[in-house]
Amino acid sequence: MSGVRLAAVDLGAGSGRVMVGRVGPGTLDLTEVHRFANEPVRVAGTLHWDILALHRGVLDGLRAAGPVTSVGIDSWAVDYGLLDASGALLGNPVHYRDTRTDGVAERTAKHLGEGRLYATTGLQHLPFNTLYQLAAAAGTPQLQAARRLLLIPDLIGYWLTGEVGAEITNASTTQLYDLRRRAWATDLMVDAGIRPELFPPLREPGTRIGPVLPELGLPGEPDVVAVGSHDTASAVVGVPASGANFAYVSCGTWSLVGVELDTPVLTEESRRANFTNETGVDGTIRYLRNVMGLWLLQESVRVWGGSDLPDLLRRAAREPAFRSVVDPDDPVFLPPGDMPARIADACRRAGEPVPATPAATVRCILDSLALAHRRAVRQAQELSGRHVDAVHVVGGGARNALLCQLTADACGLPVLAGPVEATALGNVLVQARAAGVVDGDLAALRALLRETQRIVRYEPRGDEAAWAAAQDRMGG
Ligand code: LFR
Repeated sequence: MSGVRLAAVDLGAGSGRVMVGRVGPGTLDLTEVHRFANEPVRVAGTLHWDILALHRGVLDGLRAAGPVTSVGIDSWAVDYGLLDASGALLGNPVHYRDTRTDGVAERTAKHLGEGRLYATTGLQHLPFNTLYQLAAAAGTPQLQAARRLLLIPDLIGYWLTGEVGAEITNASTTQLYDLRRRAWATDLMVDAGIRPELFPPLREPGTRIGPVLPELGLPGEPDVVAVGSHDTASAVVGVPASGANFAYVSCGTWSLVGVELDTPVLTEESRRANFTNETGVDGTIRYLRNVMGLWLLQESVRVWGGSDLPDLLRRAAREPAFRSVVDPDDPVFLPPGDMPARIADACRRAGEPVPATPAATVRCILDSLALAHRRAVRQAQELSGRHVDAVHVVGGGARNALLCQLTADACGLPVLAGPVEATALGNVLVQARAAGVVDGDLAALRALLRETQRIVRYEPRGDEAAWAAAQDRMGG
């Protein structure tokens, strides 16, 4: 059979994409039909997402896609739009990298109890979790007027169909979701002063949200289907692993590094190591850590005026290894800004040589990211008891041969790189299963990925003692 055509809307921190997937038994291919910039806007001191520009990009993309059976939407996590009683959007969603949560997260976590928060939600402490964003917005007229809170993919889904809901994989990133009861953590909301009525009913990936509204004039008025609407949930579906003994690095703006489990790890050691238990597709647990990721490189390239990245990477490959390392997870790197200057400062503070050229800065970033990948892969194994034989690197970072090789060397494990479009593939695979054209569990979906997608293998050839010493310099 030729397969069905499905549209994946994948909104990333730097750009949005609409892809058309063709899926059937033995068939899985993807074509990008529209790509548009995602340019956050600072207004009156607050960093916002330009959500209407994103929505226009989605509509243009769905028009360009032509007739499809269904549409699935994924994006980054935690951020939301607020609707008033008439369903109108109250202001532009605020960007998770905005500084409004500075100091709020610590205070709120202390007030609610860090142990209780972890036991209920299983989430790592990230200053921008939805809980802390809502705590930062407490008392604002906007929040007082709000009747509904919709996470970004659910907001786009609402504008396409008129239906409200909260898809579970993304709901699990709010720190307001009870991961064992698989329900909103209403007690926690009440104790945090957040109205539980704001949160719409939960929905599972694979369920139908509704048909696209006729007035949008999209070809064939397809259904919108809930997918793993947290991009990382879809990316993990798109990891072409066989068996269970693998780690993944979903490598883009962030590196999400971890393992896939059946049950959460809620120990005190896990909480202290800041590992998260996010809900995955088919009831799995994404046990992982956020590593600052290629954001460091993207922001540096922006500051350098959009230098030629392939050339920079070639020069970085010729730089000496580990001359300078920084801890990429240092919160100073979270907000947008002059990353090369912040990296130089971090080196100065730690007594590391200050990178003197862009190539040396890039090498410092990639060595440091590989070390952070190593740290997270090792911790994930120790804390979960899951043994890992290989590391799958998926997402845009799978294209970065130097980073993939350094990650293999640092982890002392083979890296299997690709697919680059794991998120969009995970998105269309869940839709294809809902449409009944592919069958089976995640293992079956991943077998189709292995059959159809290009995967590049990097063997570890590192010097373990050198990596261990570099890791000590990074701060363990
Ligand atoms: C990756 C991601 C991460 C989440 C961060 C902020 O795109 O979704 O999983 O922690 O963005 O939402």
